[in-house]
Amino acid sequence: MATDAMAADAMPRFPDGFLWGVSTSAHQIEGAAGLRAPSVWDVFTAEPGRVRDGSTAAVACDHYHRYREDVALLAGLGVDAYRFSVSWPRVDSPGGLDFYDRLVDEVCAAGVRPVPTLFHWDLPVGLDWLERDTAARFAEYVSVVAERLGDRVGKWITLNEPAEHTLLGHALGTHAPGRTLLFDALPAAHHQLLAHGLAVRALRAAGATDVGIANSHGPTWPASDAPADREAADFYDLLLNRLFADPVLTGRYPEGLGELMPGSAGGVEADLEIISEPLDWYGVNYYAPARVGAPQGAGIEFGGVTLPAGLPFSVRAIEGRPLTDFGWPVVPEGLAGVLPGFRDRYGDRLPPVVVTENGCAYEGLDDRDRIAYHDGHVRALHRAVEAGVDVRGYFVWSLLDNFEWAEGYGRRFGLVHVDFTTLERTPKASYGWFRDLVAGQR
Ligand code: IFM
Repeated sequence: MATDAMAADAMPRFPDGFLWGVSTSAHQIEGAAGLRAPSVWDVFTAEPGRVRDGSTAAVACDHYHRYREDVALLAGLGVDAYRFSVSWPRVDSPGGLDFYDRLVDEVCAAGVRPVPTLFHWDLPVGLDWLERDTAARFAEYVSVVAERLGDRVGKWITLNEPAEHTLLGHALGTHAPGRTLLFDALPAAHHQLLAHGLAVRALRAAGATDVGIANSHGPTWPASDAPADREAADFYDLLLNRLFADPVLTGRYPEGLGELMPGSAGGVEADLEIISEPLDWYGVNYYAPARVGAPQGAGIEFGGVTLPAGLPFSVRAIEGRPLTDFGWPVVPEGLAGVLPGFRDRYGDRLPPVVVTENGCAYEGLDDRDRIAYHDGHVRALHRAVEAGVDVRGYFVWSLLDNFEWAEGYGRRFGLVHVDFTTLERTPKASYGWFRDLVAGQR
């Protein structure tokens, strides 16, 4: 799919101060599982049949021991910022926070800004998002991390993609902790949102002035103009694009959903006040749009997930687009489309946007398809900037090939290839392309 014409067109310039970065997450790269308390993902991956290739993240990229080599790769890329996540179970373990101390020092010494995410799905065993108390425990952990790293970290992310963690982990059961609660999973959504709000307060108390969240978003396309398809698509859109954004940005749940949430003694309204603590920026993870229609029964494959019966929508294939190895359609204009929609919906309540993840799974070192994917998305992002959306950064998912959750090691999102037998790192063609793009923007 990569073309010479694409390579020949100069990348337009982004505004001064635009942040170019790459992302990873702790469970997907760190390994060294024996040096931390277990997370729900360790329990889940130990159960036969949960992960496509039967693997676990016990070693992953062994980033815990090889972080210096990985930071050198970051330095070689010339990026402004590195988004990684802090593992709550590691912080709960003796010496665990020392690792992040060393990592942050190394990242800063490389001239790169560290951007930690405080929760990227690896909940300590014994905690449960169905329990309200987990939100308070999260805020305590955040305070500990902020106190230790806050002298060198400016930019913080509270949660990564609570929508996926709720949907896949609690409603459909294809991710840890493997629950199949369908709509009874909503309390897990509310408690993560509450945890986000409490974390913002904890970070502010520690002096942080640059705080955001990373939510996943993408356009929802109705399968047809038929009212049943439109209605189903609207509902899906509500779950993906509004359930987690509306409360954070407006202090209200979309109509009809607030009543389903578990409140405290003060009611859901009191929680919403916490959840809508003002943010300095809003993170958008974008991969692909979804084409959605009326329910069609069970057995529909969607992004590696088989959707059960009983959902009020079905996800359909998007025809006529190239597909990544994950089967996700490549639709760069989806990114340019979703951002102005956001600005229209939230107006002044929308802080500056940062694209906190964008990426694709492809095999091979000469990964021209990945280059074409990112090239197309960065150009689409520039169109959104030109259309007046205040976008301040773009982070590639991911620096390294890594443990792709229920897919195991079979989906390679990295700019750097990792041989999971020898753990050798080899920069791919896309690494050179991104390095040149960043250099060209200076
Ligand atoms: O690998 C994941 C990441 O952990 C969260 N966002 C989507 C990526 C690709 O599936």
